[in-house]
Amino acid sequence: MQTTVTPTHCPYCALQCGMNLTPAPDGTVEVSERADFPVNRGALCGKGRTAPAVLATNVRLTSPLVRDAGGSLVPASWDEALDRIAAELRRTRAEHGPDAVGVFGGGGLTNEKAYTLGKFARVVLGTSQIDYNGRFCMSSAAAAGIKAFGLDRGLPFPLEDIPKSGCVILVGSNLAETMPPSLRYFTELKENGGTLIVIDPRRTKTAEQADLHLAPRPGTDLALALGLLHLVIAEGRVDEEYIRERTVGWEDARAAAMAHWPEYVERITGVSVPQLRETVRLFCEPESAMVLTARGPEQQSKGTDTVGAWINLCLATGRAGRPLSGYGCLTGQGNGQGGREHGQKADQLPGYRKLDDPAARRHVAEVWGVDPDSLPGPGRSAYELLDALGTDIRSLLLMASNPVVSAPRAAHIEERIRSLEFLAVCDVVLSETAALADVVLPVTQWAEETGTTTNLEGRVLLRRRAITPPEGVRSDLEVMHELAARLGVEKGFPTDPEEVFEELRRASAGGPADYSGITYRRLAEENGVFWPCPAPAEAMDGGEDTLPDAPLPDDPARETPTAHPGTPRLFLDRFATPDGRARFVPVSHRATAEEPDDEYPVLLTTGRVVAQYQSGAQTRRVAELNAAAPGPFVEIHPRLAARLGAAEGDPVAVVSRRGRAVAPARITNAIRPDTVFMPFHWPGEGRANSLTNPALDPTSRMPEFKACAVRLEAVER
Ligand SMILES: Nc1nc2c(c(=O)[nH]1)N[C@H]1C(S)=C(S)[C@@H](COP(=O)(O)OP(=O)(O)OC[C@H]3O[C@@H](n4cnc5c(=O)[nH]c(N)nc54)[C@H](O)[C@@H]3O)O[C@H]1N2
Ligand SMILES: Nc1nc2c(c(=O)[nH]1)N[C@H]1C(S)=C(S)[C@@H](COP(=O)(O)OP(=O)(O)OC[C@H]3O[C@@H](n4cnc5c(=O)[nH]c(N)nc54)[C@H](O)[C@@H]3O)O[C@H]1N2
Ligand code: SF4
Ligand SMILES: [Mo]
Repeated sequence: MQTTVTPTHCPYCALQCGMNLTPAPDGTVEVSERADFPVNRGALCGKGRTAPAVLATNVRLTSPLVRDAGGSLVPASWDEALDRIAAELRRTRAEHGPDAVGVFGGGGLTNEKAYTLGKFARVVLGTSQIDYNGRFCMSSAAAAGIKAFGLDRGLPFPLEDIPKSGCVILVGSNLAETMPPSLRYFTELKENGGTLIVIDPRRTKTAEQADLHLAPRPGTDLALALGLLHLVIAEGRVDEEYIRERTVGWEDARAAAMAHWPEYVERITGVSVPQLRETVRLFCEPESAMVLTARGPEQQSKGTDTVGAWINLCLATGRAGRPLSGYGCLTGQGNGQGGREHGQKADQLPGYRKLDDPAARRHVAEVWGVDPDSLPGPGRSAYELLDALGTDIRSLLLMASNPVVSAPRAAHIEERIRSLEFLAVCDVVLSETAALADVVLPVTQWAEETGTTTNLEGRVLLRRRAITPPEGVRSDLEVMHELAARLGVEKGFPTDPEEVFEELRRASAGGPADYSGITYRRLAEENGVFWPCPAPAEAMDGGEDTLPDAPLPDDPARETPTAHPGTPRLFLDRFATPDGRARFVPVSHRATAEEPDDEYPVLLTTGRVVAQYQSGAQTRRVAELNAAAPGPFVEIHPRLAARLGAAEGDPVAVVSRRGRAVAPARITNAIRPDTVFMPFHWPGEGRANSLTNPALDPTSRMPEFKACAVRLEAVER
């Protein structure tokens, strides 16, 4: 066993906090402070601190499992398990065509794995049917960013810019719980005299820190942003010069905003006109200001337009592509950013290229050594893919997601998964979805393997292997290598992450997310590099063998054009559109897909608690986290609870058109009286996603996790 201290990064969220790992003699792994990483400067939340608990062999899978004739999952050899998967995928393709095989990935996968999974689907399986859980995460913000700026990178600036700005509006982010070490940037903002505005239907831990908290009705952020823009115009706060020089499309956006009178917006959102005016004043008066969105406004059936409206507000006031100003999205998963750049998305090729762009197909096909015409076209989005299981899609390979808990309308999706002819799952634990599989492959995780992730700032990071994996597990890269070989593709699926990264560099070269100037050596030396980071043209020409390592930071050669420094701040000179100008998008308010009515009079919104992560597959296996957050609950305003006759802790049934969930009442006046909130981390009776509405945003295909109509029923104890 290795015994040195290894600097690496947390397995969980998009902050990708730095930490040091040291294997202890008793086989456990110690986490200690890694102060040299600027994002968290040593601070960790409870999930990061306890992450090694999930490395222990007693909570994880250490042998492949295969479903036997009696229907039980039983241990099997790797060869038996891999042969079975290869045979079933081959059979499905022969009987029903390549698109009958589906692939579902995850934003927790490293860049190397996400890249290889996309290549595996297109080159080995020849299927168009691949998508991933990031579709449920930040796809609306990504779509809006591409429309307006020509590029999607979560934050266009480093977190360190936040405390120096004049005002930050946080729209639907509870980062005090979802990225606790990042709260420091916002308390420093206030200490420096800046203002923090939080927009959330609940008075969260984050909202408690705000100078101004607006609590709109869920699903009305689009109207809210339009109302603010209306006031900006009415009060003469528009930056005409900036609009002239750096944008196009203002007139239509202006006309749309003018139709959203403050009084009308107050009626829709429940946010008062004086509060709207105060927001505009605080946002417009300082030199610089930012708008940051997270899942609150994005996970809506109009999430793309909603983010577009917030971007319009930034553009109209000259607050994008200027120092300490801009619009950003707080990406969620560990590699939520990189995972959406390198090809596991239905419509995408590596480097954030478009699958339907002939030049992109030619470039990537050449790197892959295949005919561009052999690459399939775009496939279905995540929910649509899951919804087609058992019908159009007969067999599924799933890596790093647990949709039985996390997909909208989960009972239906669970039933679709059960109706598959064949399901293979790669995971570190026996998740609720893995438990339904025909073959489960146990894989290595963060501390046991090397790989890169890209954090919410667009900073590419090196996660290093710190310990030896237990007997019996293999890496996702080895799985894809072995399956490719069994399906007749002997070459092109290396198991060494650095070798994959070298290929990813070439595949991404010249694309919007250009990693070609980044090497493992640079990542180690520089503590991360922001993309785009192109390699000088001559360096790429000779192919991977001649790529020089970039010079070290203190090397004078760094000043020469051979090493690109990376791009911490985007858009300062121009936006990534053909003419360099940002685009206003004309948007208008529209209702939530399912508005409350007599039968379902209450709005349900969903989200997270600090001590559990996502579907809980990992964190529900950590005793300390379970003690802090043992199970689901329903947050209810006292008035609503009184009408129901429910006291604190009483079980309450929440019923929607899709299903029913039961969880104890948590009575609090920190939530609007017309809204209830449930966290989505648990399976079974308290599964929030039994209720949620899979109404999709027409552009991003994001489901409406943040608003559906429900009724409450008292339950006998
Ligand atoms: N502890 C923990 N941390 C995590 C995760 C986790 O599961 N657990 N997951 C990671 C991932 S993948 C993600 S995507 C991020 C998510 O991070 P966040 O976006 O911060 O998390 P959520 O709790 O989903 O939603 C944020 C807030 O949106 C509010 N909200 C609900 N509906 C609306 C609405 O209509 N409008 C507005 N303005 N707000 C609304 C909710 O009340 C909630 O407080 O967290 C990451 N970090
Ligand atoms: N109601 C409601 N539902 C939601 C949301 C919401 O706000 N409300 N948020 C949505 C969002 S933003 C997200 S991101 C999704 C997330 O939901 P999921 O996609 O279910 O995400 P996780 O629970 O993180 O699942 C990751 C799985 O991969 C495994 N894993 C970890 N590392 C690796 C690895 O390296 N390789 C492999 N093969 N497996 C690995 C973990 O053990 C776990 O089982 O949930 C969405 N669902
Ligand atoms: S904030 Fe995110 S990255 Fe940091 S320790 Fe917690 S879960 Fe890990
Ligand atoms: Mo997410």
